[in-house]
Amino acid sequence: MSTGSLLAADLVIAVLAAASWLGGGAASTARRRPLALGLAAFALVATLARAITITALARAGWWFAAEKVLIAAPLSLAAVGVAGPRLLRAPGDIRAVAVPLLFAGYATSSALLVTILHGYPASAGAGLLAVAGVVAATAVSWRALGARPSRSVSRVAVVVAVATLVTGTGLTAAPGAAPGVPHDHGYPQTRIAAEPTKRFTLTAGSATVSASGRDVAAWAFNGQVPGPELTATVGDVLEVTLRNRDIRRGVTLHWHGYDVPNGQDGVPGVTQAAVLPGQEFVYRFRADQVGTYWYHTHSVSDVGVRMGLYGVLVVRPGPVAGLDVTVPVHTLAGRPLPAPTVERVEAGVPVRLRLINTDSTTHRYALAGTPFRVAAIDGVDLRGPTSLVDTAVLIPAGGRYDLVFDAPATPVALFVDGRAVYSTGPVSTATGAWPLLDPLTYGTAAPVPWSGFDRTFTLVLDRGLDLHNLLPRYAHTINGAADPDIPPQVVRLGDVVLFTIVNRSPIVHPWHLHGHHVLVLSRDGEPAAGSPLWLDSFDVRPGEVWKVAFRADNPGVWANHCHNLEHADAGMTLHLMYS
Ligand SMILES: [Cu+2]
Repeated sequence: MSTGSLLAADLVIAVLAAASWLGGGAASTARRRPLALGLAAFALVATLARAITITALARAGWWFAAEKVLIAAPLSLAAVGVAGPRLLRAPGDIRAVAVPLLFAGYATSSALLVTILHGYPASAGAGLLAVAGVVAATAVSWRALGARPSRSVSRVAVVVAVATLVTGTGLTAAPGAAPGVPHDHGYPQTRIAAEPTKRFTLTAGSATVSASGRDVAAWAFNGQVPGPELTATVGDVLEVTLRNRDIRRGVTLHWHGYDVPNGQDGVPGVTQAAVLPGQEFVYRFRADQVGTYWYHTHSVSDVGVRMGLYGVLVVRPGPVAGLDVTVPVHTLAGRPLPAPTVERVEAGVPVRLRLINTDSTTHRYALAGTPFRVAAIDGVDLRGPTSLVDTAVLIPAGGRYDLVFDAPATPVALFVDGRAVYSTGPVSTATGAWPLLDPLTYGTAAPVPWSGFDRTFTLVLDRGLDLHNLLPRYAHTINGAADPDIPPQVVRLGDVVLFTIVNRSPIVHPWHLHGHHVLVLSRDGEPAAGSPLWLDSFDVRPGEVWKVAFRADNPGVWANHCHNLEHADAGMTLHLMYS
């Protein structure tokens, strides 16, 4: 069982336990004896079952098992300790167990709430708040039911409060407000002596485009979604003029995966101001990285990219032999955009499919009808990729995979999440049960180029309550804080930097550092054993622990964020800056 499924199971059991205690309490106040006893017995079993899931999580390397032991376990034990003996005695008047059952319900619910709302790092304050909530709710129930406080219940409440206080103070205190990232850096525009050899103009504007046969409202570059495909040959200088016709919330161009000089990175408020209607901005950088990339707006990025402000950037080493197609996958207004035009090629012709996931969630790709190799991931060639057949690949939000094969005489088809997006003829293969490629074990290994690290950072990805301008919000957090209150990561030019990225939440977070590719060292303690993986986008699934490293060789202030752009806009963004 994966850590993600264990977490889901633990959560479901916790919810069932809390609901059954509360339901049992309610049933006993209504003197529904069989129902109350049944629910309470179920709640007892569910509460005890969490010992199994929590132990399994601890054994699976779940970083946060301690917090469950310190907060959920005492409250659950209190629930069992108070309600259990009374149930076993099964009094003549079932109403007599109402308060103990409700107490158990409040205790398990508040442990659940701390886990869901407060997140990491757990604090003494949260523990105390949970206990106070339980005590207050129990007191109110006593009054409402006209019962007198029982001595043993009061004693257990006091013991739990003291225990939580003692254990709580041993926990990490929540970090104080961090200094905001200094904005408006005014990094100078990069001067490139050579004349630009490739010029493009992209004009952003609202438009109506066709998605799966229906006209939908979009934001488009030059009236099309995706925007024009920008292509260059390595060594070219790219000069791209961005104009904004009528996008009121502003536009920029971020070159996803392209490690451009900081001033060209297109992050509003950090490397430039957003380009407002009637304004323009000229981006200029040398195309010195070969491979498959994409560009997109970084101004209100969640809405902007979803609405269509993105396109493909491909830098080739030279003239193309054979067929070389880009396959950007995007969902516009809930509908998949049409596949690229199909070209038939002679058998034996080399084909390269450049798969690009421009959505905010992972897609599953299956190429049927031919063996293939994964030649590159995130624009970087893999070392010794072997031939794959009947194998699917998962591409994270923002990620790119280049698949290569020699065209067979029979048709081939590419399926994305089961839907054929590209085919050269009818292919009737069922791809749903294919195994998934694990890029960490694919290709030929090479030694890690560094033996030590000058800077190490831990990023715990989570969700929790956060105060933003005094308004509470349920933010996506990093180390318990949300943008703009997350302290920046400070490095010096030349440092070798290690990131440990841990996902405490129950959802996937596709991680994306601007301006650098990171080398994957390990996942869940298992060292990467395949080709060196230099990634700019990778999925950190629930419970996973990734170690990645890079050399700080591109000075500036760089966004470091989740590429589920909704999460990024809801707090999951911090910055890497050079001292
Ligand atoms: Cu995320």
